[in-house]
Amino acid sequence: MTIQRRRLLRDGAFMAAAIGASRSAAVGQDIDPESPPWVHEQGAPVLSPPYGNPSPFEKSVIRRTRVASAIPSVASSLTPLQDLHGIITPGGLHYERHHAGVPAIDPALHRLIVHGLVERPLIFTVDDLLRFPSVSRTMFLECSGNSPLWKSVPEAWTVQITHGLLSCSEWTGVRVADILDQTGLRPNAKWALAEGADAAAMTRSIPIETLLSEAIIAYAQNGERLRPEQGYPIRLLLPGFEGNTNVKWLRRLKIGTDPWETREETSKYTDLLPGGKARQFAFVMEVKSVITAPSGGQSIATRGFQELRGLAWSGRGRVVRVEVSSDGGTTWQDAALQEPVLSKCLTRFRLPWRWDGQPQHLLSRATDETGAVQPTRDTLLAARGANSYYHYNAIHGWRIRRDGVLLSAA
Ligand SMILES: Nc1nc2c(c(=O)[nH]1)N[C@H]1C(S)=C(S)[C@@H](COP(=O)(O)O)O[C@H]1N2
Ligand SMILES: [Mo]
Repeated sequence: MTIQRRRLLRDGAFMAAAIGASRSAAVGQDIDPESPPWVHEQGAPVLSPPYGNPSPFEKSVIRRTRVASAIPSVASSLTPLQDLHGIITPGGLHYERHHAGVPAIDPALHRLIVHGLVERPLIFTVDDLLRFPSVSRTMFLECSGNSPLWKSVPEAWTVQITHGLLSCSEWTGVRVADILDQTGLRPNAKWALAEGADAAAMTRSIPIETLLSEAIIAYAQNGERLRPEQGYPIRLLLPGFEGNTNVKWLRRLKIGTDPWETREETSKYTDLLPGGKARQFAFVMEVKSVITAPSGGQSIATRGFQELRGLAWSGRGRVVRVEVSSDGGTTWQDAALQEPVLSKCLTRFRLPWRWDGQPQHLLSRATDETGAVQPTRDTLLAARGANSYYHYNAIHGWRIRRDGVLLSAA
């Protein structure tokens, strides 16, 4: 799979049409590359529309919705990872998971209540929170139900279906530690109950040390106020923790001594192990990666050079290494990690690669700064059985058929 630079350049030259050769055939029209039509007329006026949209030529880059129940508001939508670049997910393409739809909250009427084992119970308005020192953090958010591949690996699943409950934003808000500094904590404060203001009243128990370290109450996402789907006007963000604990439309932090054993930490978001016991409070999203280009459902149009690209992340810290195999895991090669490589954040990896028209089996394997290596599917199933639904982080990849079509494969 290693390719020489010279060979790469030669292939590159082969891909682009030589200057002076025939007009671009790719657009299917006789366009003069020296003088395309759009240089001869005025473009759309400024401020039209006042909030910009992607090019109409990008209209296939969309979230896909998965309605999980008879109630249409209980649904998720998946980020089109195969179409994205870099590490930031545009707000309009952030994955969504709603247990009771998206509430329409007037920020002027929203309140955050902090009570329980505190010295001074307080109620904050959104404006109160905006006056606190602000912090920004670029981090991934992943639903622990992402990649539900415990029972089988359906060939036809694209990367949007296998890994699309994953997004990454720059979030801005206030440190929960600064809020708790205002209320004070009683000495026996050990856990906090975070509750959302949606009809699901989503509630999760969070260890107090998590809230005091990196937790943020965010009001902004990628420079603008949160999208309604992401928890407008405020949400809890716990870097590296499973998506579910990042309570949207946050309305309450109740401080106590023990976890509350809510629905989302007993019946759901636990992992049934082979011996019949269940793992509970498996908060941290383990090291994981996936090749996004080329990926499942696509077909490779031309042989020769292309850059292979993907994403890696770990809820335990920075990604330090991503290896790629094109022979189903027999041999591995290090991919380059694109800067910035941030803790608990998506990291872009890439590798020069060529397709020679033969079947290949592409895989990626990430390692994080704690030394944790992404397991194979067999290793993960041996440790945890196949009764789980959540917290699947095994190596995944794509089989390339002779006709260039890519299929999902572990
Ligand atoms: N209040 C509330 N918070 C919530 C949820 C919800 O339905 N209601 N869904 C949770 C789940 S399961 C996930 S994975 C993330 C999804 O966040 P997103 O929709 O911004 O991607 O929010 C979590 N926080
Ligand atoms: Mo989730």
